[in-house]
Amino acid sequence: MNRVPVRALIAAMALGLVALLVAACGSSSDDAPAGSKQLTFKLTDAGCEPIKANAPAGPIDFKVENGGTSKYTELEVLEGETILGERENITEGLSGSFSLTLEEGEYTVRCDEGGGEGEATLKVTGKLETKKSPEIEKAISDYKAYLLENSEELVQNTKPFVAAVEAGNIAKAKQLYPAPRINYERIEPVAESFGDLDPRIDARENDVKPSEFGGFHRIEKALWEEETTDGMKPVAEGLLEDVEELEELIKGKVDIHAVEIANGANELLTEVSTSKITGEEERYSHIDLVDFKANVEGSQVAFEDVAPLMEKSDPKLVKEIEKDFETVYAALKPYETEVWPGFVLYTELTKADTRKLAQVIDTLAEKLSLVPAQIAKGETA
Ligand SMILES: [Cu+2]
Repeated sequence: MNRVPVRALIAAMALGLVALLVAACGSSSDDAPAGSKQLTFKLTDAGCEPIKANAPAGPIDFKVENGGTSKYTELEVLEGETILGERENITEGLSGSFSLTLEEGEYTVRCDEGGGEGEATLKVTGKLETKKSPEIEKAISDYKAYLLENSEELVQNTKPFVAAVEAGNIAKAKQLYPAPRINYERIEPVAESFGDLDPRIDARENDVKPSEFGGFHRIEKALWEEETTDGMKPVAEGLLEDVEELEELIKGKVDIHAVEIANGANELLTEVSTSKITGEEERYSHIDLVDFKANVEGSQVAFEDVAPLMEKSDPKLVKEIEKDFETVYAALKPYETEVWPGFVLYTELTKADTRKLAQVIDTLAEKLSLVPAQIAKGETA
């Protein structure tokens, strides 16, 4: 779970949306697909400028510039309430970019998380042609299988955890907590595509109103900080219902595009740098490195599934990214333990340790951010 409840998603299509996502966060406009439309938005005290924009259907490169405001520091493109793409932390003097491939329709451009204030609209017109090939179909079906496998395991691993919580067995519940976390963190961007399902399952205390704080981290707090399961029965029941709903949604209607898979690979690395390297995600149990590895694994699978699509266009980049994933695992190695859940606690890491981990993630993320644009190029006729 990240600060923003609904983030850029792998499975916008799951909601019946027709936008192809291509996030090339942090990349320059040179990395955008050839012939993509450039749109620049400026953040000011009044909101996003311009407040009306138009673009033809197809790849669009969004540039975000901070025009000297501390009020707004991010830009999101939404269809309905679903965030298709975003760039965060654009503080004064900074700029950034991301790419999306959009179909005909009306989109909202928002620089305020709460919405309402300082919104702009983006009108996309014309017809978007996408290609389908056996290679693209294979990438999609491989990744769908991974989603399905992890959502099934998520339910299977949540059941005994929930039972231990309901039985008031704190020691056992603590022991069972990490397993479903791994499944969830591997496929989190998909859950984020289903509206408020991600905040229900994975919100942290400061993400939501106190009355809405439930899910894994509410129980984590009870187990590790409050050291009681009192009052946790309804929370545990709700959690099980929510992960079951996620499994059903994934089984039912995930219609995903290859570019969205590539986008999800990037999203998972953003998760690592924003909430694992900071120790924010598992602030009571401190099993952040467990989630860290799960995010990286999910990102790697997503990348490997789409990699064959760029084997011809950029085999060198594929090799480099594969090597960088290995470098990340090697950097995690010193913190592995023999005992479950397999990693030292976040609280045992020094500043130098987290800095080193952040570095290898950044190196990988920089190259991985070049992938979606390439996949989009191959998928857009
Ligand atoms: Cu999370």
